[in-house]
Amino acid sequence: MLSPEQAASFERDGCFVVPGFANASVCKEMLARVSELCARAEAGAQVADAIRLPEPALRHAPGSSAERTSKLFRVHRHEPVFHAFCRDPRLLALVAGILGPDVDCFLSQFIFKNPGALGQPWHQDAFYFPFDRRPQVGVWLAVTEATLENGPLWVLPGSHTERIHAVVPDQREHAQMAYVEIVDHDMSGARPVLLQPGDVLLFHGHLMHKSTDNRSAGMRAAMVYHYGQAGTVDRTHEVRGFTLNDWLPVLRGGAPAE
Ligand SMILES: O=C(O)CCC(=O)C(=O)O
Repeated sequence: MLSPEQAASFERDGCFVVPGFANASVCKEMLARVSELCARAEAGAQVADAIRLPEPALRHAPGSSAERTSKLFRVHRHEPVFHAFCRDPRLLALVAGILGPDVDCFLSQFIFKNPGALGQPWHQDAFYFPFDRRPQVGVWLAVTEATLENGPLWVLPGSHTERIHAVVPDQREHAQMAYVEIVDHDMSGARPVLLQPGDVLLFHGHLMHKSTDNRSAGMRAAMVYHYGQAGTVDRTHEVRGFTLNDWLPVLRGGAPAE
């Protein structure tokens, strides 16, 4: 369940932050594990059904595989630390306060933003979700600090009440292929979401948000999950020809799903 303040913030702004949600040890373990998986994936090994996306600007950078990676998708089913987090009863109580008692986690991505990596332009996550019902809820866990310099998320409070807006492709050199941008809306009320490691942001799938480039010397990292109601019809494969979604039951009747 949500506290009255969280419920009011979600209703008014389309998001809220829970400070200090995860322990530093969990963030550390996630980063270590994902770095290992990236190295294996880059070397051509199959890592369950995880999918690694290189960072276009850093594809040939020296250093570890993690330093050349943009995202690692689909880790919530098979990878213990990521699986446990997406089923954390404290997290699911919050998600159920928005979606009700029957919930699936359908998408997970670890997002590296290494020095020099670009941010993601203004978008609504629901643009990427051709589903038969709304809303979906995003959970953005700060694995490292998110500061103005290292490319935090920016949100436009209240924009979750907007329809899904038209988008244009992100034309910047080194932009990720799937990046698109909303250009028909006034973003002047935007605010940065500056977080400490372990803080989480919960946000509505229609909320307009972006992230900025990493202009610092250090890595910014986040773990992102998306949740939807059980029984949602997902047409992603039909519409886009591929999908990264993997619908994992996490709550049934308000209790942990088997
Ligand atoms: O973490 C980021 O840089 C962007 C994340 C984002 O916009 C998203 O997950 O929808």
